This record gives sequence, structure tokens and C-alpha cells, in this order.
Amino acid sequence: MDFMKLTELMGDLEEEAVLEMMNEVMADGGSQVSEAMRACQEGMNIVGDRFEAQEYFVSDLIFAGSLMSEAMDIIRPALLKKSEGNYGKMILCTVEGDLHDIGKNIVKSMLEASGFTVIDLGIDVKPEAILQTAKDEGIKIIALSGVLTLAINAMKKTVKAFKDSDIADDVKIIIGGAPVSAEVAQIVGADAWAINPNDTIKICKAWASA
Ligand code: B12
Repeated sequence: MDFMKLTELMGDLEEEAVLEMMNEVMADGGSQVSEAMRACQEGMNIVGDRFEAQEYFVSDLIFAGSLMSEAMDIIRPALLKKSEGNYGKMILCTVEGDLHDIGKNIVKSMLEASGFTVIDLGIDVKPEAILQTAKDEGIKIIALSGVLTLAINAMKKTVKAFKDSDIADDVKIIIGGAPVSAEVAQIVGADAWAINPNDTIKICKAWASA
């Protein structure tokens, strides 16, 4: 499989050819599904670069979003490693001001397949709403997603809301998404950070088992 070609086709928003390649990836049961996901994500970076260069417009971003979702739907069954465990409930959402949810939805599917019951609060979620749900449902693990640079500030606000609350000692918060790094995690005050959904699963499982 030529993954550079897949990245290129994704960047060019060639829907038919992209979906054909995704189906090819699944032909052997999906042994190269992680490589395919990475290639698609790199294609989204090309879309982003062209948007910044004003070669693409918001309508292209919208189309890219639905193409990425369609592509992920094809490989999703192979992406999910079923686990027998039951790790309880956790919250996942995209933070306030950010409407991007494709990455969040991938992380959600993978967490669910790993044995978590994910309460998905959706996109553009205010800190108060996350805190209230955590209190109402007795949640101890919160995963925050963000793709925009401004999501960093919203994550910081969310972590602060928890730190200032009476459940501060009971809750662990992990942040993830494109702008997240060790440095960002420190600024935000999160307990952990990840870009790779598999790392997220490992961290959340360790927290749930503690
Ligand atoms: C598709 C897209 C959209 C779609 C989103 C559709 C949807 N349902 O999500 C729409 C059209 C809505 C959109 C809107 C906008 N977008 Co946009 N968008 C994109 C694009 C092209 C792809 C995003 C994507 O889905 N990537 C694929 C997914 C799979 O990757 P991911 O989100 O990073 O997720 C992975 C990891 O990060 C991680 N992960 C994700 N979440 C989590 C959570 C946890 C806990 C963990 C551990 C891991 C994790 O796992 C995932 C799988 O590996 C990006 C370009 C890019 N480089 O990504 C721009 C991009 C993010 N958008 C951008 C911009 C500017 C906008 C707009 C402001 C445009 C405008 N003028 O209106 C608006 C903002 C709306 C808002 N308030 O949020 C900029 C952001 C710049 C910045 N640094 O802030 C980008 C980078 C493009 C660019 N280069 O300019 N966008």
C-alpha cells in the first residue's frame, strides 16, 4: 500500500480514490490500519496548510472533515482492539470554543473498545458543565480534546475549575489533540497528556486500576 499516495489524495480531497484505498486497507482484515490512519491525518495537515495559504476555504475544511470521518468509519472495526475489562465510567469532550470532534470520536471508540463507558459531552463544552457531570456521576477520569490553539486556554480554565472544586483530589485529567505537548500539559496543569489514543488508553487504565 502506497501511504504517501493516500496522504496526497487526502490533501487533494479526492473522495472516491481515498475511500477506495481505505477499502483496500481492510482487504486483509486491516493489518496496516494504523499506518492508514496516520496517512489520513497527514493529509489533513496538507488541507490545513492549503487553508492557511488561502488555496482552500472553510467549505473545503467542512468537506475534509466529512471525508476524514467517512475514511475512519471504514477502518474503525480494525482499529478497535476489543478488551474484556470493565474500567468504569469516564468523561470525554472537546473543550469550550472548539468544534473539532473527529479526533475525539476516534479516541472515544478506542476507549469504549478497551472497556471504558465513555460519557461524551460533545463539542464546545464549558468547564462548569464538565465539573457538574463529574459530580453528578462520580467520575474520576476526564479526557479533554482540543485542536485549536485557543483550546489550550479552555483546557487551563477547565483544569482550574476542577482544582478549585471539592472533588479536586478525586479526579485525574488527561488532555490530547494536535496542539498538546508536555509543555502545554504543564501550562494547563493537567495530570497527563497524549496525542496517540493508545497511550491514552494505557494511562486511563492505570488510573482506573489504582
Ligand atoms: C476538518 C477540519 C475542520 C472541520 C472540523 C469538522 C469536525 N467535525 O471535526 C470544521 C470545518 C468544522 C473546521 C472549522 C474550523 N477550523 Co479546522 N480543521 C480541520 C482539519 C483540516 C482537520 C482536523 C481533523 O479532523 N484532523 C484529523 C484528526 C483525526 O486529528 P486530531 O483531531 O488531531 O486527533 C488525533 C490526535 O490529536 C488525538 N486526539 C484528539 N483528541 C484527543 C483527546 C485525547 C484525550 C487524546 C489523548 C488524544 C486526542 O487522537 C486523534 C487520532 O490520532 C484541521 C487541519 C489539521 N492539520 O488537522 C483544521 C484546523 C484544526 N482548523 C483550523 C481553523 C483555523 C478552523 C476555523 C477557525 C476556520 C474558520 N475560519 O472558520 C474553524 C474553527 C471552528 C471552531 N470554533 O472549532 C486550524 C487551527 C489553527 C489553530 N492552530 O488554532 C487548522 C489546524 C487548519 C490550519 N492549518 O489552519 N475545521
